[in-house]
Amino acid sequence: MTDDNRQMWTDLGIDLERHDALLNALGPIYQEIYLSQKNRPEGMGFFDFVVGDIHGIRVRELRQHAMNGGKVVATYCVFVPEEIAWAADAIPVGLCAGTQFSVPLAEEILPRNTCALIKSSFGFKLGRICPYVQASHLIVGETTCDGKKKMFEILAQYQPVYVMEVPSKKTRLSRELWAGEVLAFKEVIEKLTGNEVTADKLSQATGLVNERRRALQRLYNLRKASPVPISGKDALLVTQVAFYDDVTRCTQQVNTLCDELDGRVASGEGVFPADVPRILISGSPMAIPNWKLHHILESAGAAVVCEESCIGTRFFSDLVPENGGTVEEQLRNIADRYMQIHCACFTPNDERLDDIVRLAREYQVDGVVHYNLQFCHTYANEAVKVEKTLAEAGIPLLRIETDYSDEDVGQLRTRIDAFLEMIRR
Ligand code: BJ8
Repeated sequence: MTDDNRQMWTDLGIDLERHDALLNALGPIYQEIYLSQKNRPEGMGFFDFVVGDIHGIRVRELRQHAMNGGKVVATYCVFVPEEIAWAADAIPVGLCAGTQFSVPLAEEILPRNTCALIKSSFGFKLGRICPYVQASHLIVGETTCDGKKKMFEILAQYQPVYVMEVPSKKTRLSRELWAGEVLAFKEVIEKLTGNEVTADKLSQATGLVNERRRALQRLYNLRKASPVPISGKDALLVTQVAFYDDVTRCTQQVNTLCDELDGRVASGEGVFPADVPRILISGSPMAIPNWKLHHILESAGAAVVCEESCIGTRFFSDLVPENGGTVEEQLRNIADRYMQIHCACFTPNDERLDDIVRLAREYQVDGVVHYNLQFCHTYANEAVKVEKTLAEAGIPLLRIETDYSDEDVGQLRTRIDAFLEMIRR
């Protein structure tokens, strides 16, 4: 922790006492969960470095960008089209909201029976703990779930917030509404930055974001190998970092990691023996530093090989067509691509059920763990259909509902041990 960082955090209005407590807690957790793993790929060194200075270097880059007249746009959901922000020379950052640390603060204002992701996000702002929030000029929310959309109203009392309306259905009319929202977002970003989103800039930005998507697709494809060349925890971390690191640098680092994993796959080298149970996790997103479920599963002798999640396949599976065209044509392509994110906020959302079965087969999993953040009603209700679909497909399922606290870890371990025992080959 350098004096330079402390000065920067002070300038950003960070509550240093709380912030010190957060970082002091994060170090030992990271040591226990990540650095204690055996036979990690060398390419994870970059991601360890990024987490080791999680509120330093990247925040400094954002500050430098702001000092040069640029804008920083913070987001909470994969529905916000980052291409548009990049095209206007703004930097988008996905805010992390994966720690229990900020939850009690949020509970002073928000109802306790709100999901941990919402409480964690709000607590970060309320407690002035997160330099990414403090460094952002605009927070872009969405209407994906009731808890979030009402929280954004309260958040707007503390920082500028703009909310995109994500439709609840996938009909033609809903798609028109969303296309209009994407156009309106472009106008908001142009006004914020003072920069016009031109066809060239948009096409360039689309290419950059697609490159990162391709790199993450490559990483996930490598996880199909048996033995698996990288732990689920490490793959999760890579995806989490991709939300806030520079898009070009992150793409390069993911590809470097994949080059190494190619070698491992070719020589049959894995991080776990080939016969460990392979698990697909499906459900609510896991924002950094939410590593709880992966850690329990992999400590119990399983390998997490895929996440059907917004910190997973929903983040990068579909590309935006790169066939250029006018700004309007490109925005339409962007809108169409984002409507392929099968979030449980949609009704019906049967495409997600198809995805889970397809991924379970492609990654040759022995079982699916459905991960539900407590008080997330969309995913909890959709789990009923997930259960039926997987039963019909003959794929074992374990449903987990949890939050960010450690209180239920013992109980989760017992249930996970029993599930792994049942599916072990
Ligand atoms: S596209 S999954 S990132 S909304 S867990 S806050 S839904 S109560 S996070 Fe999400 Fe976008 Fe959908 Fe993905 Fe609400 Fe549920 Fe909490 Fe959630």
